[in-house]
Amino acid sequence: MVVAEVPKLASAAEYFFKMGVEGKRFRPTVILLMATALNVQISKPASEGVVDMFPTELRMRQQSIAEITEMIHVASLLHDDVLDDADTRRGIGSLNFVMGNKISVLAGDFLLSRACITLASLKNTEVVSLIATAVEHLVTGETMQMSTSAEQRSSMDYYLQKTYYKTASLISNSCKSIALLTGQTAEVAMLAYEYGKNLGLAFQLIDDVLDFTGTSTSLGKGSLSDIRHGIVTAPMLYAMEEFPELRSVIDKGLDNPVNVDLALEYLGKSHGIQRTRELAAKHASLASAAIESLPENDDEDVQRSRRALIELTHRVINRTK
Ligand code: GRG
Repeated sequence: MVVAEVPKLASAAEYFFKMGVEGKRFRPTVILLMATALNVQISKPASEGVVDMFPTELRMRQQSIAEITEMIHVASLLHDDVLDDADTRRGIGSLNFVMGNKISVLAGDFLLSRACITLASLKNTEVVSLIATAVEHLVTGETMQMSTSAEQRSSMDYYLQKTYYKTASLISNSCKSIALLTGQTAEVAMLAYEYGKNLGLAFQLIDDVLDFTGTSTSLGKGSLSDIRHGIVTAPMLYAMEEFPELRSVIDKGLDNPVNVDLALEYLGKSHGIQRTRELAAKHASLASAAIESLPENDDEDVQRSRRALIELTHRVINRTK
């Protein structure tokens, strides 16, 4: 799916699908586990059209959602690195750094269009609409991040909305799409959505913690990169609640390392990191609860996948990279 006709575009589009730099593949892992977790029992009569097909055909359609989602994710990373003028990604030179901005933008567009072609082939307009909404949210979240007013920058609500758009929407809408493709009810589709949303929020909250606490090697990018780019995340927002004077430090400008150091000093004195971890844990447990609310199913594969999805919520909050 990522192979292009023109050699230059082909090597650019394939860049982050090569062995060793494929990333965690967190989204496709969740999506395929969700697919199995929602499989209806074969003994039950199939409902209208949707699941009335061979299991292998259904699995291929579910796999398509996993592939589409990863391609959209990688496209957004390519564009993000151009916008941020990044020089590394996944521990190697970012594509913009190695091949230039123009080809990076085009490679992102190419991946996005290939994802659209596959999406259209599934012939499910509701799923098309969900995935298109997720792409719109990626763009909206990115724009919110780059055009934040001083007021918005200190707002937890603004931060959480942006976080949903940038990180949680793609995974939640993909999980919902899987439920619909599997022929599940609207209620089950909503639980799949809730799982993805809360897992995505927990994931990003921990990412924001790791930006402060992790080492640059384990993150694959420079530590403290958010704060140095003027991006205020949950740990600092909580620190601001404890020390209102921190706001004026941030408002003075994080382009000045003196202000960054001062802000970090406040963060160190505060419970910002701890409270962010607690919020992540709350979302992780909401994600688990969504899985536990799914209709009972005694199929062994279904149960194993549900246990894995719950296990993932623990891993997300305990990860160190
Ligand atoms: C072209 C679809 C498209 C969008 C353009 C630039 C942009 C609009 C959106 C950027 C969205 C973005 C980069 C969100 C951050 C999401 C995020 C948490 C990335 C890190 O994900 P990991 O940790 O990365 O899963 P790996 O490398 O493991 O895949």
